[in-house]
Amino acid sequence: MERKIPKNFFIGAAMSGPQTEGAWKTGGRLESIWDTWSQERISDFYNKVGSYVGNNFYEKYEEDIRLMKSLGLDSFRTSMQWSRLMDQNEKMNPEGAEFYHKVIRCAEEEKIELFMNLYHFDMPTYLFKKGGWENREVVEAYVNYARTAFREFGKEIRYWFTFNEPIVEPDQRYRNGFWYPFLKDAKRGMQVQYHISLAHALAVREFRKAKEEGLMREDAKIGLINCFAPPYTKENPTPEDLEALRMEDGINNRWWLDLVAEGHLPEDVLKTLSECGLMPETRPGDEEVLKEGIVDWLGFNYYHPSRIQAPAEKTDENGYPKFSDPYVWPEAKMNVWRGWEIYPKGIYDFGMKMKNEYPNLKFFVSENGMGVEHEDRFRNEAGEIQDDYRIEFVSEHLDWIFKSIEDGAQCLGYHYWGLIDNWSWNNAFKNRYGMVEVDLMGNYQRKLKKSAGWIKQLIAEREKN
Ligand code: BGP
Repeated sequence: MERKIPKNFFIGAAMSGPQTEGAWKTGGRLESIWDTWSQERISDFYNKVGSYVGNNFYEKYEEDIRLMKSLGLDSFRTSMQWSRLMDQNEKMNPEGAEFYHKVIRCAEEEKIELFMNLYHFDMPTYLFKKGGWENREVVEAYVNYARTAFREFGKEIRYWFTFNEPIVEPDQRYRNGFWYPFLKDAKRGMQVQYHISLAHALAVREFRKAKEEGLMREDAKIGLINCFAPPYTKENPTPEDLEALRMEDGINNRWWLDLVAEGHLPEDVLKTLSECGLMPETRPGDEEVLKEGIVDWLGFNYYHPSRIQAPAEKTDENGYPKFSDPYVWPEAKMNVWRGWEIYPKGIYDFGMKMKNEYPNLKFFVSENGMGVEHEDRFRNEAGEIQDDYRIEFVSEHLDWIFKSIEDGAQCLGYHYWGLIDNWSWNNAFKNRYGMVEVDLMGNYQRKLKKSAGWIKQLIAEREKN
């Protein structure tokens, strides 16, 4: 194999608590927003498979972690579920804590570095009913949860993350109406985005405090993970297209990058939001809080670029300003099952953006993967799924990552998303991401796909270099 993996570049897997654990009513776990949606409107979920399923990680974590080890992976990111670690009185639930201690112990025994994220779109329902991220009391409840986690597991976990993709809930739940509670309200979406930013900064403050008090590992690091889809517009853009690009990049990318690299939100974006009535409500002292949002490193989830152009209409159906419309690039190569463009060079472009605009912040590719429907079609006679498309997808992305490193990007590693088929929100098990198959009709049995053997070989060859 010609591909040369840089020295010390880590390769691992990413998944999340709510998409894998299952056992939704076990050990005093609280109801989460996904359980509530599943119970109220199960038909919204592909094949009516709701949040309660996961991939049975709760029972199979030892098998799964050993499996990762057997493939040669060195690290694994998952998330704690707020609804499992905490009770309704905002105290720690000992049974929930014991589960995560067991997972951590197992990863340590197998020498898999565990990356622990605190929030992956999964708010406990009783807090959602209090107004969710629109309510500052909920921000405080999250900070209390983060504080509890840092203090309980501080000596056991090295790599912590406050949020996965903090842009997704404001978009999916509040602006685009795709996720429960299906709102299309740009103003409320901005408020949610702002409060999540404060929650992030306050959690970083708690992390630093716990560290100063000697409650964390000395080498502990805190980070944030987001899907920084690099934005592109038409080849010969009008000034309006470029303006659309500024706001798209401003709200989705620079908002979080400025926060975690410099401790503030982008001035030009706030100015535009004020001018058009979308400025979130702030309080005195918030600016000081945001200053504490600076992290030690960053996770970059990458699936597809964002292609946009000037909006045809200036306002949406609710009278709120529209900043952009999607642009369909005629040359786009699509993952037709997920409806996402495959554009591996985007990963390189992000690396160059980081090098040029945020040179002090190191990052890693924290998610990248390919979800495909009806993979049964690709089974060979021996029953193994021949997922060559996935091998090609990962190879191309890795090649662009390695090129970005050669050209000066500080990218430290790569995590494949959904190594073991897992539950994908309302798409449930429609698009499978795994290099390892999960048999939903056969007791969640795990079975390697062709790509699992491929990545094992890739890593083994790195060891030889
Ligand atoms: C990311 C999320 C993951 C995961 C992945 C694949 O945005 O962090 O939770 O689900 O996307 O997307 P999907 O499951 O929607 O196909």
